[in-house]
Amino acid sequence: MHRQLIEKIEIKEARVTIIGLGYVGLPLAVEFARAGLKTTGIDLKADKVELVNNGKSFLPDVSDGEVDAVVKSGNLTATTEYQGLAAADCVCICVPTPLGKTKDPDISYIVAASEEIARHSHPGMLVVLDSTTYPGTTEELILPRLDADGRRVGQDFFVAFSPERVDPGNMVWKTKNTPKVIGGMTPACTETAVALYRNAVETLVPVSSPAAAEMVKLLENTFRAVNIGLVNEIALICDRLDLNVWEIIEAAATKPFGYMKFTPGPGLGGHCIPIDPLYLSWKMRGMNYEARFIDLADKVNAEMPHHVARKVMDALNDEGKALKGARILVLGVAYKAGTDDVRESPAVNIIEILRRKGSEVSYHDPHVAELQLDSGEKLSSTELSADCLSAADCAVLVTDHDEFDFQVLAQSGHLIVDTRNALREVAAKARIVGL
Ligand code: SAJ
Repeated sequence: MHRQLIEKIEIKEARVTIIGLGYVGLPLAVEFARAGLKTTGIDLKADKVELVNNGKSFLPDVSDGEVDAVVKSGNLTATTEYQGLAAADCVCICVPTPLGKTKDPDISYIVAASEEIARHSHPGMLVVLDSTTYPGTTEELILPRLDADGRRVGQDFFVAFSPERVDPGNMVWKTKNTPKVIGGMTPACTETAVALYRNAVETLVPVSSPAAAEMVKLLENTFRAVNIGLVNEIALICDRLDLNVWEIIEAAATKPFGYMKFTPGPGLGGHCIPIDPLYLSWKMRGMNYEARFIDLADKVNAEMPHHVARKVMDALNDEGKALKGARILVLGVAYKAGTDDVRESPAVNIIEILRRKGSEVSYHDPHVAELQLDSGEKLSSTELSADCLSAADCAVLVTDHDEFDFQVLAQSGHLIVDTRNALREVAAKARIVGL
């Protein structure tokens, strides 16, 4: 049966459905459609569906032109309905895998997608999970919903895991040219999934099982979270030793081998790095093993917003000012430069800590017009002017967007806590305080 499906893929007659048109699903759907495969994108959000069907993108990483071209060619359509799954030969699940309130994995989106697939599945179907999750998810959650009525995986249907490696805003490494790991339940599953993804990705990396592929992704993101946690701790150490952590890191980065540069910051944001490793530590707790590096890095990274608030308090104190009643302007609230995404952004924690101390906090972010705090209150981005900078008792540079004119900031403000070392080269009138 898998040879038939591979054949159908190779002659471009296989129909592909992508569940979840987010920063992973939309670029993948566009690549499949561009390769000539009839592709359907399913998303719960009708506004996203409408934009795609009108040839528009809602992501900075995918242009309107790219969407319009494949929609006009008839190779990409979007819908909120699951019925079309019955006609799909290949299904890729690209849904969110957030954390719940208690920092436990929330796999409800994967379960919901799997149940819809099961409702419409037919012999010969390939199902691939792309969403980042703990090792075992594909086998424990997806497989049982598909091998009902005696169907055999690897013969009657095919299942694999293939982790997404999208780096939002990265203009060099995109879906097409970033190698993609694929682990099937059986060799036939892997072979079939490779035949599918070959249409969207230049380099494919088969591994022995879905769990292996799930673990590869968690290693990649745990590697980042732990190393960011390490340099954040180095920043806390340098602060106590009265050393400039940025000087230390720049000098260490001159080592041409055996070292990889990470930089400290205001905290760890985004929908991946702060979250994915906790999927692994959660899984291991269930097996009575404590994934110590993950939990320690999480604690250190979560400490950074408090460290930033302390730097603001100390800087104001040096001028005989209290946090209480201080007017504070936060510059940049997205979780990293160049994005409008505020998920897990440390800026929210910093704003809430300063407000709890009685400060009047406003923010400016060219990418984020409105920011909802954990309390539900919404703040709007204020306009950035020399007056509003000079009116602030302290400015806090949290996200170093390229749109900021750092020279103007350093000339107009009089006290700036710079959490990104973005003002290192400008002639400053303002007093600049580092991490
Ligand atoms: N950060 C630091 N110091 C660093 C690097 C990052 O404080 O040295 C912070 C950032 O400010 C941000 C957070 O960590 O708040 C995450 O940054 P990130 O650069 O890892 O960016 P993400 O989460 O958008 O994308 C990452 C991908 N990034 C890179 O590989 C550079 C990649 O790890 C994954 O493909 C992606 O998450 C994912 O979806 O898993």
